[in-house]
Amino acid sequence: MAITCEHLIDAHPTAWQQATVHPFLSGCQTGTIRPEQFNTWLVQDYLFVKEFTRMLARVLAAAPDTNLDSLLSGLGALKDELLWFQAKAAERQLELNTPRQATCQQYCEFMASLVTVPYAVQATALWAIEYAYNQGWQLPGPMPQPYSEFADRWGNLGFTEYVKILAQQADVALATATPEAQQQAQAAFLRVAALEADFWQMAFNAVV
Ligand code: HMH
Repeated sequence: MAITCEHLIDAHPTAWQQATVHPFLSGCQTGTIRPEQFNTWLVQDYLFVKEFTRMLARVLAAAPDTNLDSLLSGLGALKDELLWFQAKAAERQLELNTPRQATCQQYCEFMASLVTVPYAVQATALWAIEYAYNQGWQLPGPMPQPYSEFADRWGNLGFTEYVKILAQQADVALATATPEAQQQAQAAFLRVAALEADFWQMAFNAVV
């Protein structure tokens, strides 16, 4: 029996919980997050999303015909998202031309490394990356200003539907993947979960 996205979540509850539940997110919801913590996240996530855009383009390049339409809409949303990050950074007078912190760098290197793995592994990683933010920003419930706009971006129902489509696409690819590729997909899922937890912690640790 091939693994599925649902199986990965069920098999690794602790890893997934650490990826999606963090004092950074609860701090946004209670309003106790400090500006330097939030701004560090904002700048580093912009740097992440630029590289994620390149990853999604490579996943699209490897995708079967049936998946092109939804992946193109994902890329279209990222076009808007990159401009939105630039606007949010300008409002806060943040310098986006900033080096990646170590965790962001590791995450970007992981995404770049996916170019050589089977499509089923790429599709699983893509789903996990998007589902982590969908769950992370949605689970705390409505957030106060100025964070509601951020929570809505990844927590909204349209994005939830997109993530479900990504899970279906990964499941279809996994169904015919070799046992080795399924193993790689599981490893990629766990790597995404660990990097997500580290990314929240990186922002939470910000001192400047
Ligand atoms: C760290 N993971 C991280 N940032 C994001 N913007 C997403 C996932 C969703 O694209």
